[in-house]
Amino acid sequence: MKQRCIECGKEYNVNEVVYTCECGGLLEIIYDYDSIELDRDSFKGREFGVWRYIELLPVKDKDKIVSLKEGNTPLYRCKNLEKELGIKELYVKNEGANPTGSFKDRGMTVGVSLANVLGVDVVGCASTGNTSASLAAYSAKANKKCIVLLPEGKVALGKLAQAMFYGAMVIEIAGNFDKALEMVRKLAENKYLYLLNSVNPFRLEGQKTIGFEIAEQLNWDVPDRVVVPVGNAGNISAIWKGFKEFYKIGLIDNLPKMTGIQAEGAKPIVEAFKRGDKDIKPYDNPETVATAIRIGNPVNAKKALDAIYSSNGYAESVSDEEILEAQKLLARREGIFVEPASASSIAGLKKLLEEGVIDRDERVVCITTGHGLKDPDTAIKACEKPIKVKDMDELLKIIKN
Ligand code: AN7
Repeated sequence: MKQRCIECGKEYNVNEVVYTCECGGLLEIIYDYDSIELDRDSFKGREFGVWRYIELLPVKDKDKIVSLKEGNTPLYRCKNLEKELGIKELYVKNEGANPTGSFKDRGMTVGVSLANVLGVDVVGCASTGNTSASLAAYSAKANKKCIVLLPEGKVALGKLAQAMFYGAMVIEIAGNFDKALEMVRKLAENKYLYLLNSVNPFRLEGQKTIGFEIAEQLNWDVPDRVVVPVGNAGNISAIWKGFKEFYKIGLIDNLPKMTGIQAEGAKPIVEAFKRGDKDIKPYDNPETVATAIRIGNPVNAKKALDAIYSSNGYAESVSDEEILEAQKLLARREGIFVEPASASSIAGLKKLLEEGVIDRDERVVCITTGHGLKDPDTAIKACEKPIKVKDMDELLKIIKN
């Protein structure tokens, strides 16, 4: 097991705290795949969740593992939406069902466990909200100090409540997420804290288990396409890595087309894809109602674009209006309440079906990344006001109408 630079190939031991290569490239975790003996039966009888796949995770010492029983999220067949959108087979993998309500828990169980292995006492991150909520919870369980940097006024209420309530030191930055990340990276460089944003390749090791679970939940018959909301671009890269590893080991026979969806006001990866570029042009002032993906300079852009290009996937953007409409659609047709950023996968699917990029007889999995209760303000604004009633007479008048 090693950390390896995706640009120059330089390798680092897993106990070296480096985050990125000396050449500036992103690191990824590689295993000695030839020595991993796993077949489909190996998983029988194992507990469900992230650590079910321990052979393909970077922490082996069970005493160091910090878990809140993350992962093992439901994969819903969505027949009502199949009809509504006109597609043969649609599933939603609902990551809002994780302990703190987002997919970040998968990354944090691994990241904070690794912090234990390294003997680190202070952890930190910049966040649009979910990363901070998750890190705050896992560091509480691990008895570590937690510092989170948030873009002032732009974090959904539920996420802010979580970070504060789990006992993190919550710092609001005058500026957006990209600025907060720049600042916390400086703190990490100067060893004030162990950084647990997704520039840390160990985070992605946890998140790749989304891919593992989809493969298992579909009885090893991988879908044609996986549609993922994209912000800092870690998750789409991680899920792709998961599928590639299962493929390499021989557990699955196909790979899905990775399809990334960004918000109209924060779409540097979509623009790079449409130019056919491997590099992005960052946004200085990203803006979207989906505050989770209000990110202008995604750290993992290189990995994400590689996932999209090499899987023959696609990247598309959706407007705030399309996001909010999809959020309602998913709640009202399937009973699944997700936050706006999550609904971008559904909005993207709808758009790409209309554009003819996605075929109507594909088997598609949309990832919904965070719970609807994370952002109650946006949800309430998107609905009609409750009906107010003074007495029984008034109530009956309304019901009979
Ligand atoms: C619900 O919490 O970046 O492309 O700081 O919360 O892996 O960044 C959140 C990201 C999608 C994008 N959906 O995932 C943070 C943060 C939800 C999210 C994303 C986020 P990446």
